[in-house]
Amino acid sequence: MAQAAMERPPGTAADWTIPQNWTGYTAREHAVWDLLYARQTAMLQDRACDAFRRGVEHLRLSDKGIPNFEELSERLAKLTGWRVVAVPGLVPDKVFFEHLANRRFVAGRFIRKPEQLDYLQEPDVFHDLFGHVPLLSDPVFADYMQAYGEGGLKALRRGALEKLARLYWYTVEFGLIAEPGGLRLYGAGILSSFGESRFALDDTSPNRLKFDLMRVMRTRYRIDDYQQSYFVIDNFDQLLHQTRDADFTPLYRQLETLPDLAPDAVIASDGIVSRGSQKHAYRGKFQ
Ligand code: HBI
Ligand code: FE
Repeated sequence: MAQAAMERPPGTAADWTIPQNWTGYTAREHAVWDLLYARQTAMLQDRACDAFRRGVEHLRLSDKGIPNFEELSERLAKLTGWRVVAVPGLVPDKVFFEHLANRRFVAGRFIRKPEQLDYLQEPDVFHDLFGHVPLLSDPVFADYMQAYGEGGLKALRRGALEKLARLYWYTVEFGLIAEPGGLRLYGAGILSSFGESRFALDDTSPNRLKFDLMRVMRTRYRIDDYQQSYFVIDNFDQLLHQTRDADFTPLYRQLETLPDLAPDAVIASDGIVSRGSQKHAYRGKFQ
């Protein structure tokens, strides 16, 4: 993904971090967190994967205001060595990957306004903390995220980031996992979204396909609506080993010879968990 050059805002450190300034949050801002936390926790009963629920508990995320990054990092570091650092917003790809490769998760410190509970352009502190951080307390997922950061730095040097970014999108942001009790959510983009946390599991519209590294890296994605396909892993060991232990050099070379796939494509080699009607994507069209 060719990212436009970004200017480092005044007041940010060389690695783009800023102080969270936790004491600067207003009561109204803490109340937005509490509302989102309560609403999402209720929605995720029987929807979030096991590791996410354990993470929320071990990290003591709660409806008692926006967490303090320092306190949260102390608890998280004891579990997996990860820390959470504040950034002003989106940071350049290279900066993002360098943080991940060093077990630092960058989080926005701002929180959405009460009138934008369901739609956001840039990730805020609720998406970044509630969506991403619980799974960083899982040792295998924690290793996967570090490996992704290391892989991102290599992909940048090879001009292959567009392909690798799809892996992040369809796993870290929008992944599903098959647990003994049924399909569960582990992607942060879903876990932090009231609408998509129902849609991704319960709706008949999207495809749900078995995760396959090459398949995922060929597949374009939607940034403007719910996903048209979700990819299902069996467990985090599978995800870690299919990616960290792979040599991406021949894979990127092969990807250059293969056509990209549309977000709703289903191909012969797919492991189909459920085939979607795509009625959500096509609503109002062809009628
Ligand atoms: N910056 N703050 C922030 N959060 C992200 O998720 C992020 C980013 N910069 C770049 C980036 N993600 C992409 O490189 C990845 O999603 C592939
Ligand atoms: Fe995210």
